[in-house]
Order: sequence, then C-alpha cells, then structure tokens
Amino acid sequence: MSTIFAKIIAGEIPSDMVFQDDQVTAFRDISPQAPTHILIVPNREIPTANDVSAADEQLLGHMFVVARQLAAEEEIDANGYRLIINCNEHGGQEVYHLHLHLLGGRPLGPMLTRRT
Ligand code: DGP
Repeated sequence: MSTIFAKIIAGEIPSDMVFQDDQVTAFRDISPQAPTHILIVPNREIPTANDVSAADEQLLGHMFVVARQLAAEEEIDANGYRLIINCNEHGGQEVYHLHLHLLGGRPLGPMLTRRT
C-alpha cells in the first residue's frame, strides 16, 4: 500500500524537495530533529529494510551518494552528521516506504539512550 511519500515523490502533495532524479527523491523532514534533517527516499516503493534485495544494491548505493552530496551542500560534511534507517516497530519506523534520514548541523549526542 502506498504511503504519503509516494505522493510527495509524484509532486501530488507539497514538500520542501531538495533533490530528485530518476531513482531517488530527497526532501526536508516535516518534523526536523536537527538543523538539517533530510529524507532520501527511493522513488520505487520498498516498504522496509527487510524488503531490500540484491536487485536494489545499485539503488541503495545511490541513496548513499546523494546523502553525501546533500551533506556537502548543507555544509555539514566537515563537522559530521548521522544517517539513519529505521525498520519496523522496534526501529521506530513510522512511514513504510524505505528512507534514509540525513541529520546534522549540531552535535547529535549518543546514538541511543540505554533503557535496557
Ligand atoms: P521514520 O520514523 O523513520 O519512518 O520517519 C518518518 C519521517 O517522515 C518522520 O521523521 C516524519 C517524516 N514525515 C512524515 N510525514 C511527512 C510528510 O508528509 N512530509 C514530510 N516532509 N515529512 C514527513
């Protein structure tokens, strides 16, 4: 089933889009957790990280290259940033269309807070 990201990719609902090509679309997160918070989304609907296959290897690598380019454009590359993919309930995934979070622009602190 399609998510809201399919409509953003198709331009059917507005977003603050920062990059699009024939493989991926990148737009600013509606609820930013850092000064830079961009979502890099494959145009093809892959629900979760559990659904990737060998056929997606080039696409997944391209998402990484786009993330690196956007980090440079945002001028967060030198200080550093974080790339996150959430998967399913325990991973905290809210939108079931695979996406890479690019977060930066401030020190992001520890990756996780231990709650046992
Ligand atoms: P995740 O928990 O990894 O599934 O993150 C989903 C992110 O998507 C979350 O940080 C908020 C963002 N988001 C949800 N709906 C919209 C939307 O309609 N527009 C934009 N730009 N971001 C959205």
